[in-house]
Amino acid sequence: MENYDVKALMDAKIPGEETGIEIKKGICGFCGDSCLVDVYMKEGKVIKVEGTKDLPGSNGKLCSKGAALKQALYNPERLLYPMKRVGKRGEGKFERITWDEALTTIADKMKETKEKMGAKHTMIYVAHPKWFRPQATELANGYGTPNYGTESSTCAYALMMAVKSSYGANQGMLAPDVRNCKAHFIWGVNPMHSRSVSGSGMILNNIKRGMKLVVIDPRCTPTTEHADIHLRPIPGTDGALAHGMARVLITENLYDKEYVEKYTIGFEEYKNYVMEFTPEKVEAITGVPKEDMIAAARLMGEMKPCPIQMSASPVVHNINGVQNARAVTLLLALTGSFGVKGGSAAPGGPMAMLKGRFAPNGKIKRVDAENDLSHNDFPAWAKLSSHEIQVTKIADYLLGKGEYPIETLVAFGMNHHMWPRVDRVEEALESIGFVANADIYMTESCKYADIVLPVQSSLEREQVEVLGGKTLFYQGHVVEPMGEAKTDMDIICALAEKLGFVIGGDEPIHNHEDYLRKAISPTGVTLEELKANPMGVEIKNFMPAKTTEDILKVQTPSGKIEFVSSVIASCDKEGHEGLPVFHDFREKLPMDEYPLILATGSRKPHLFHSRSYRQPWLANLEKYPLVEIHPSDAEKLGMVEGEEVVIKTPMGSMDITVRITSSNLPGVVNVYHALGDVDINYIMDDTYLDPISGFPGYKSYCCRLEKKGE
Ligand SMILES: Nc1nc2c(c(=O)[nH]1)N[C@H]1C(S)=C(S)[C@@H](COP(=O)(O)OP(=O)(O)OC[C@H]3O[C@@H](n4cnc5c(=O)[nH]c(N)nc54)[C@H](O)[C@@H]3O)O[C@H]1N2
Ligand SMILES: Nc1nc2c(c(=O)[nH]1)N[C@H]1C(S)=C(S)[C@@H](COP(=O)(O)OP(=O)(O)OC[C@H]3O[C@@H](n4cnc5c(=O)[nH]c(N)nc54)[C@H](O)[C@@H]3O)O[C@H]1N2
Ligand code: SF4
Ligand SMILES: [Mo]
Repeated sequence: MENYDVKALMDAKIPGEETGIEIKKGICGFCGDSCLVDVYMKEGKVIKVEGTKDLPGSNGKLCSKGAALKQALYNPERLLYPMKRVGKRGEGKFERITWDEALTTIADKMKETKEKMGAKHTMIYVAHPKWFRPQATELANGYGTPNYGTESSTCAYALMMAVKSSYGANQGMLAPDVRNCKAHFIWGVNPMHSRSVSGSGMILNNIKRGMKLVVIDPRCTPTTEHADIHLRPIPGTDGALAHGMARVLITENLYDKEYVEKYTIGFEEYKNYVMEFTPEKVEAITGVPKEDMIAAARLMGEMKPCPIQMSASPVVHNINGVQNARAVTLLLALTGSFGVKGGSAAPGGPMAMLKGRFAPNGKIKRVDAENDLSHNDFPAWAKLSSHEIQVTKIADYLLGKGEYPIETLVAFGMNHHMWPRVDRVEEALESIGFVANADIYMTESCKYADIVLPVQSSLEREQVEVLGGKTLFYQGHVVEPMGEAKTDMDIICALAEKLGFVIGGDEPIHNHEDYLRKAISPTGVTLEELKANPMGVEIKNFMPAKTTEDILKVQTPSGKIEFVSSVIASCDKEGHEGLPVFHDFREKLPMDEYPLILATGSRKPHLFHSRSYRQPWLANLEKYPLVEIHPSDAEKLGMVEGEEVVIKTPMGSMDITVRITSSNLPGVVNVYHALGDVDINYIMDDTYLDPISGFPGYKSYCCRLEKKGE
């Protein structure tokens, strides 16, 4: 390079001495996944982010949100200092204060609430950020309130309830053994968008080795493009579809009789029930041609064991969600696919364990749990998901319409737009005694807080991760924390201290560093070793692998896989049947007046709930809220691409722009959520909930579209 041009090198962001650009390894973490990235730095500032190929488990990939990470980090809406509210709630007027004043104010308010009313009148809430949830539970426990809730009141836990009810209390999401199966069923997941970096490669690699793929999704997506069979049920009808498949498997003797006899109970009752779901009936309910349903069932029977991959959201975002998810997951029991190689929840190799890290099956129990606010509203939740309250009725609980009122709310990353009837949640946030919220940004929810606390984002905070199952990796402060931002862990520890206790139990955690040391303690690697080895250190100690025999010692009340769930049946409220009964949501809705099915929130690669609208590179990809409709519906309604129309639900109406797409099913429209004051959640019904899980019917509500001025 004789005549190289430094400006050209700079423009191309080439690292080296001439340019002063260096690459640091980091964890993107913008969406809660932990993709590894090359962070291009100049003079202490991030100038570019790329996927890395150099660390174990990395593949050089990056999604659009990761590529825009710089705009998330240096965003004008970043919270830099603790602040107290000086205007009205919601107005957004704040004044800088010190950390000590902020934390003392919150702790004093918590103490006062406890003294005057009792600890349960304080709610502690954690949103989508999950990494510090065990310690947030300890904060609630140390203080004494059972009212500790999270965003998982609409995400994942309903699926886990379905799984636990049949497969036992120690089971979670039933990970599919994609590497070892002959055929894989992806049921209502679009990993090409929702796990675009971590999830997509795995599927494509296994298709290359000859694995068959069946995808069950109303829409056409980049995932369904790879399917050998694509079933397109009307949203919310998964239970009927699964029962139809079960009937085929049973009548054609394609199920695993030996497995069913040995490991399950309730088969006869289940069999009698699913016999009602003839192919014709299933086609009428789901819209799936019966030949296709039968073909999928036969493939499952012939290629068993088969894993089924399910999602934290779509199937359970329905008012019959738990029962539908049970219907689907019971196909695993029927085909002998649970707990075996090539099925779901298969035995694996030795596992690296990090202590005190978030695991959805968390073991920390809440104090006084039977007195939480949701106990009587959702008894099955209380039995199957006992480590937090079901908080979907947050508006009611904050408005004092629960069994007792909430006076004080201490939140981490609260986004009140994630709930149905955002207007009611806003009314509630205006009405209660005290609100604190810790976030990276001055969000719409922060504007309702009395005290806001700035937190560090992923590249600013020290982290440890297991890479590729064998290597431990430490990320230091890739960039110095912005302003006075602290980690959530440091905030929790400081609050606990002001309240007079320490979290962590036998291994106390006083600060973020204690948390890191505790996390890595089972691995046999020290923090010092990690800091000295920026490319990671091999883990020394692993948890022993589980065998099929271990997994099939099922932790249900009967000790067997339950086709008829004794726990759900024991909850004895409307909709709590022991069998996975199919109830059609359409019977509960005014479909005559609102004939289109409204599905909300199907993931888009560049959007992440309320997080991605403030990065110009992402926001410019989709500037308005869109309603996606099939060409035949557009034609019937006389609507054209880009036209602004009105969407009406029984809860209200809003303006929205039409996008016409043949990837939709006719009669079903899709709208993304969390878009500021034009959020579809303003007009979603907060009483339209699954009685078992409390999850809202986000993917199968009703609406109609009208031309403006009609
Ligand atoms: N880019 C991006 N990634 C994300 C997120 C994000 O906001 N943006 N969010 C994260 C979170 S919190 C979650 S929970 C996951 C969810 O991610 P996914 O599990 O992939 O969920 P969705 O994209 O909502 O829905 C997956 C597919 O299910 C289909 N579907 C909708 N309703 C039904 C139904 O009733 N039955 C069936 N069988 N299919 C249905 C939709 O058409 C969609 O293509 O994604 C995570 N990843
Ligand atoms: N209509 C409709 N509504 C839905 C859904 C749907 O499909 N349709 N999906 C539901 C689902 S599955 C989910 S998971 C929820 C989304 O759950 P939400 O909790 O609403 O998710 P986000 O908006 O991504 O994140 C909330 C806030 O957390 C902040 N944050 C990010 N990282 C951290 C951190 O480390 N610490 C702190 N303190 N804050 C942080 C972000 O800045 C943001 O303000 O939405 C639900 N709502
Ligand atoms: S999926 Fe995208 S946003 Fe999420 S951690 Fe990976 S690169 Fe970042
Ligand atoms: Mo979610």
